[in-house]
Order: sequence, then structure tokens, then C-alpha cells
Amino acid sequence: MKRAVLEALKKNKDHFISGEELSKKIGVTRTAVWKHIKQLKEEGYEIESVSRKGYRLTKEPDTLDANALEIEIGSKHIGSNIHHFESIDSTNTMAKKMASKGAKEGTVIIAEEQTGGRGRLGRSWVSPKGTGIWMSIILRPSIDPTEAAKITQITAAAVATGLRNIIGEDVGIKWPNDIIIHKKKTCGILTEMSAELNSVNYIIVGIGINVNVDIDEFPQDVRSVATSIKAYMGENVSRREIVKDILFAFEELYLDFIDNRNIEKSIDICKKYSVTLGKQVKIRTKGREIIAEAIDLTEDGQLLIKNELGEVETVLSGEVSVRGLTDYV
Ligand code: BTX
Repeated sequence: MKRAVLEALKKNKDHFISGEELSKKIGVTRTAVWKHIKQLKEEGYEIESVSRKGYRLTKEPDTLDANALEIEIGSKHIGSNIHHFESIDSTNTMAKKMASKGAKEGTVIIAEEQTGGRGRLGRSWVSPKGTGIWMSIILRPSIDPTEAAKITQITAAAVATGLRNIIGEDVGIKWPNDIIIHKKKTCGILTEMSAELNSVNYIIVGIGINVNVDIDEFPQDVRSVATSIKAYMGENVSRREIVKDILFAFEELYLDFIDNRNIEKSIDICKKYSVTLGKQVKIRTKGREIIAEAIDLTEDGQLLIKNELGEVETVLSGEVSVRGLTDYV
């Protein structure tokens, strides 16, 4: 019911809507409407109320409230079912729990804060309260487990597309799973999978984005590689807008892959916005470190490099760390 009140207020932002109209529309008493309005106000919604005119929504808080996000996204697939947590260890861990209990494809888990955010290869992901987007999407694609890395490339393409809408052309993709602004990491992607030999049970794609994070909040070691959208833009940016744009872009690219077996568009975006291609990079994998030139992405989204002997090799995204020779990118 609270959601229906919010939906009506959001749709009528430019004028007042009376308590009576709201109660008729939603099918509850005027007292119930008033209670929901009170609750919304407590959650940070600014709602003007004028006697004989009614209510008007004047300002929304930048929380990642599930109701508001679902209304705004309006998708039947990715983001149609959102679970929002104030504080959680890791949205990927929660997504795995929900997926193993049958949560449907497209379910999104999103948190204001993670106390045990995870990166790849056992690393941790710093996720301060109220200023970032820490979210995971549950997917159930009918693909071979060997294709899971493609999901990371689709996600990178979607995040870069979404962020470029808001921030512009300084957004780049550092293969395989980072989104960069001005050579610094703004977003990391963690793809995890539960699979049998030939089939996928589910894939969890975790996306962490530093939106309004103050750089001082990062520990020293992270500060040297990380940035936030706020640090770049010089002002706070709406997290909801970003979630909406990214999930919208993700749905289009993901469904193209699932329905048409086509990831050409995603790989094209990854190539176009790549900050890795054409660079000398250091590749660390299972105790081995090589310096090579990153030359291209394969049609599956793997990295093609030319090693120091001039030989061309393919690098799989699973267990590698890629760095520039002098800086992070
Ligand atoms: P990664 O292994 O590529 O990057 C982890 C490394 O990035 C850390 O070792 C640290 O140096 C640096 N780092 C840590 N926190 C941040 C940060 N906030 N901003 C920039 N750099 C940082 C990248 O792993 C994948 C991260 C995925 C995070 C999402 S959040 C939602 C979901 N839930 C979860 O637990 N993880 C994912």
C-alpha cells in the first residue's frame, strides 16, 4: 500500500493530489493514506501537504529504497524484484543464498553498506554507508559454464554505458572487470557461479560503484587506486538514476546474449571504451608475471596480448590481474 501511495505521488509530482483521490485510487481509508504519507516522510521523502489541496511530493531521498527503484525501473525482467538492505555482509553472498532457495532471474539485492564486501581472488571491497551502489543481480542463463566470463563483459559494457550517460566520456573499461574514471577505479564487477559440469544453476553478478564516496573514507592502499563519481563531478550524484540507467543497459545487452546468442554489441562497447587495449600491461596469473602489449579482445571477450617474444596469446579473465606499467591502468 505504501508503494501505491508513493507511486501515485511520483506520477503526480507537478500537482497536488488529495487524500480522497489517493484513498479512492488505492482502495484504502484516508487515515491509512495519512499513515503511509507519515511513514514516507520518516524515510526522508519531502511531501508538502496543504489543506483542501492534498499532498505533493517535492523531494526524494537518495536511498536505494526497493519500492521507489522498482517503480522507476518499471522492468518485467532485470530489477523487477528488488531487495534492499541497510547493512549486509555482502550482496553477492546474500544473492547466492536467495538464488539457492529459488529466487528468480533478474532479482536484485542492493545495500546501503557492506561490512564484508568481496572482490576477486579473495580481495575485499570497501563499501561505506549510503554513498555507493553495492548490488548483485541473480541470473539463470541457459549457457555452458565456460561462457560465464561473457557475463562480466556484458556487465562492464552496461555499467560503462550507464555511467557515460551521466558522467560523459571519461569513463573507461579496464579489462576484465573494472570501470575507470581518469585512470582510477570507480567500479568493480565480481561474477560468481554455481554450476554442474554442463549447466549453470545460477550466476551472481556483483557491481560495486563509488558514487558519492569521499576519497578520505578509503584506507590508504585503496586511495591510491580508487576514485568516486563525486570526486570527479565535484558534487553528489543520484544513485537511483545510476542504478536505473545501468540496469536498463544491462537488460538490453543481456537479453541480446540470451535470446540471440549475440554478445557482439557488448564486446564492441568493451573495445570502444577500453583503457587496456594498445597499452603495455603487466599480467599476473598463478605466480607468473608477464609484460605484454594488450592488442585486442576476442569475440568472446578474452584478452589478446603480444608477449615479449612477439607471440600472440589469449588471456582468460578468471585468475588474472592486469596493471599498467607505471600506474593502475
Ligand atoms: P577486484 O579484486 O578487482 O578489486 C579489489 C581491489 O580493489 C582491492 O584489493 C582494493 O585494492 C581495491 N578496492 C577495494 N575497495 C575498493 C573501492 N570501493 N573502490 C575502488 N577500489 C577498491 C573487484 O574486485 C570486484 C568488486 C565487486 C564489489 C561488488 S559490491 C556488490 C557485490 N558484493 C560483493 O561482496 N562484491 C560485489
